[in-house]
Amino acid sequence: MNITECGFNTKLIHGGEIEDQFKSATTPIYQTSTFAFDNADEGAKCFNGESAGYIYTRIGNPTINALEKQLAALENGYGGIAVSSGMAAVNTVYLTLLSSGDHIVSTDAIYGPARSIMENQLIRFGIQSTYINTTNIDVVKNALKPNTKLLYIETPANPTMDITDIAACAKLAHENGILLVVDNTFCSPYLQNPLNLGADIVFHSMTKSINGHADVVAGIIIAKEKNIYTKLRNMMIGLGCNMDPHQAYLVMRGLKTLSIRIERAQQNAQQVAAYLEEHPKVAWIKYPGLKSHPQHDIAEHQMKGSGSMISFGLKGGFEAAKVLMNNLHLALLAVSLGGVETLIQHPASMTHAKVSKEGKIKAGITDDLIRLSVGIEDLNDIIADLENGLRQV
Ligand code: LCS
Repeated sequence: MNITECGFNTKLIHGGEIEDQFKSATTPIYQTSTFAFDNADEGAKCFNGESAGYIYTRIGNPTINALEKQLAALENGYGGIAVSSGMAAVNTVYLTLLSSGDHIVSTDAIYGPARSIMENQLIRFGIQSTYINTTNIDVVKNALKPNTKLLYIETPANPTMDITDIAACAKLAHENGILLVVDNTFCSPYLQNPLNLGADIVFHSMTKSINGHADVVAGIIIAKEKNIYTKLRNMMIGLGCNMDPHQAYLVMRGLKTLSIRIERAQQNAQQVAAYLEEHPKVAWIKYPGLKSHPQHDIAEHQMKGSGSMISFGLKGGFEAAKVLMNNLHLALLAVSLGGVETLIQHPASMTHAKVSKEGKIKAGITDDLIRLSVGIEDLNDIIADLENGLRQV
């Protein structure tokens, strides 16, 4: 059976399998740093590309490659590059595609460290950046400069839940000779496939829903074309931000249940969002599955479901948010997202603390914004926990 022609769920279960003499039902963990050559000539051929044999785990490893092939198939790309974290994916993309004197245009509300490394560190190497509201394609168009090389979007955006039209950005980028990269972490390949909408590169923090069990930090980059894939892989090898084989095994283990975890979490999230929207102490809420979301129509068009992330604010502002967060007993007060457990956090003082005050205001990361990652617990228990917390406010 050709796995590449199978459906999404079959790819989740069988897409990571590799040939194994013992016919193991799960992908073996090749926990080795190096691989022996048959002879000196074979070693030289591995290095000059005449032989496809494995050399050294930073360059490639069968367990890691199994996961890379699986993700490339799920995102419909040419190839995947597994890395040690989502931030390793972000930095590999930046360093591969941007040189001194280049410019990047990006969604303003992206994961905080992905923005602060650009504004505080890569600026030292002469890379310029403009952070804007990418929900408005005219704003994106106006931000492009002759030296813009990369359009970087995150949709839904962390933590504002703003939704950017991927196909419109791909069209604009390509008309201007620019590459489009999409951080697809909030959706996973189950809910959104940016390469199918015209993006050139998609990446994920697999720490989130792809692994899904809050026990691994990991990232993956998938390129649509071979030449970009090769450049990204060479940069990853040079940077040394490769994944570890055991880490790859754990991600493949979590990945098998991606569809059913997401289905369950987003069913809960839709009900939690409806509950919060009606609550008298809630000032505002943003969830793609609510008609009140400003980009609800784009979400319906480009996402297969609304996901498990909700942002909201209370009428009592940050002080009220603190009371709520301190009075939840089921939801963990913790950063990260997309796992089986419900998590709550305060972006302005936590995940996005290093983004400048001005940057946060412009991006809509207000002091009252609370971010909820809805898990797969019983809905009644999640709502009872929120009800109890909100009563203390
Ligand atoms: N991209 C997005 C959209 C993220 O949410 C994160 C992490 C990253 C990239 C970086 O991935 P990592 O290196 O952590 O695997 N987001 C986090 C968050 O919102 N809370 O804690 C981590």
